[in-house]
Amino acid sequence: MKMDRRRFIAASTGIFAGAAASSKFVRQIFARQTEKRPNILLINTDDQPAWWVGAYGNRDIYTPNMDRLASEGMLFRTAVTCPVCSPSRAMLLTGRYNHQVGIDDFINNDEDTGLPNGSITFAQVLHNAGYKTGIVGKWHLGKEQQYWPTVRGFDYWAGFTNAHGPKDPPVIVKHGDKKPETIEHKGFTTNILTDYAINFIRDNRSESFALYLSYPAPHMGYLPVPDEDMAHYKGKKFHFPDYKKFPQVNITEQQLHRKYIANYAPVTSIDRNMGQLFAELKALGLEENTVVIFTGDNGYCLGRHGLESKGNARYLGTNIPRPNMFDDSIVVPLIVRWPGVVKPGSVCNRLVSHLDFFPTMMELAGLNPASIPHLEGISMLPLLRGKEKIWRNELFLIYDMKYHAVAHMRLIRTRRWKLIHHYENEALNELYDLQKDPGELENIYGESEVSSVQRMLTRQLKAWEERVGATKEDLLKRRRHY
Ligand SMILES: [Ca+2]
Repeated sequence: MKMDRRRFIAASTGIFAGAAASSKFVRQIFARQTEKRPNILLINTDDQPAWWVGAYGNRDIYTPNMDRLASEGMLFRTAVTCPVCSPSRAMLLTGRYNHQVGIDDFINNDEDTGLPNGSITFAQVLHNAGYKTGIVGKWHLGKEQQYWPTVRGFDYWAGFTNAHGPKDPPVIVKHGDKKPETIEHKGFTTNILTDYAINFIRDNRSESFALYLSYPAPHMGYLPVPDEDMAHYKGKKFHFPDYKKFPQVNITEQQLHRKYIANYAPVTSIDRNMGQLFAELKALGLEENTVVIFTGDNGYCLGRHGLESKGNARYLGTNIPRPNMFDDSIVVPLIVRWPGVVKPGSVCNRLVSHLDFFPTMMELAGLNPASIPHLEGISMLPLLRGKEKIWRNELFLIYDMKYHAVAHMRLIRTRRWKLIHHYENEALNELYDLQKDPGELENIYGESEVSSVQRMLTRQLKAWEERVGATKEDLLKRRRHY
């Protein structure tokens, strides 16, 4: 270690030997060593597919700040995650497949379960490395105190065990080991959470911080929103997908129009709040040294495939379930801004996953992801620097659905192909050629002209299932109904 002059003088005169002086000194040195480590602001929205962002080509939604972020950073076209809340969040937090940490489906309010004790999270690792770690908003990885984020690596939490509606939220506030408080608020939840996020950033401006801001919107329609956000949709006409060709659908155009407003307006509300956050970073002089990562926890169909909702979708206006892993459900927005490193306005077509966030954040903090055993993701830093030479050719997902319907889906997705095994009923297996059929409207599973591709993908998927304990036999061993 290079010894600076003050330390040299202190050490040589014996002052440094005093315990009090020593700890103060270590703090000073540590602060100097860490001052260049970037802050991390990770924004995760709830049920916002990639296609609900202007920068991804949506002409109807109003998202100027998300779009600006893309023009200043890198937009990932294919960022993939498990298509429901808790499993996706488990992947994000632990860098492991959701079933590897025991999270199969979303955690219902009547369940006493959560992210198991001993699960290593990115927050834990960043905290141990000296970062101030905070989470504001939705957790959804266990409501009992033994599962709370403050025992999973976060120094600070202001939010909800699961979620809260659009207004008047009671917010749990917890600092480390201190007793939690529940603070009642009047006003819009999205605005209030932004205030907590800004306060966390202000309080930790002189430290290296990692803030996970987890908005519970636009989750399945999240009205009301402030008038200023609603104003963008007055008299608006939307480009609807061709939902009418699905005979199961039972909805009028007017009803679908209302659903679009109920989902787009809360996205616009988040967007306006993101603008406030970015302005705050700038005002505090933190813009240059803060990596902003914006993503969503799962996608949403809203008319595509005739469906409403995500991996556990139903046909519009009905209770007919359609468990699925369509891109609309698994592909989420991912935009990363890192001034001076990421080329402004760049686009990445590589396949990335929420598994990759943990190792990416470690590398951002100057840590080695290989020091954490069993991480399944890869650091995205080479992509962000525009210097990747080799990258993965395929991604895998698992979703054992128990609510609304029973399904056991296993997915392999390459840039061109997608194969899904349904262990609940193999007659439902799916194969799509995403190059010819990006909308995934034609299931070509079992067709002779794709038999060799199907065989190859099946082999890869089976090998993965065996490696991670996701085979049908593994399911039976875990006594899962199927
Ligand atoms: Ca969600």
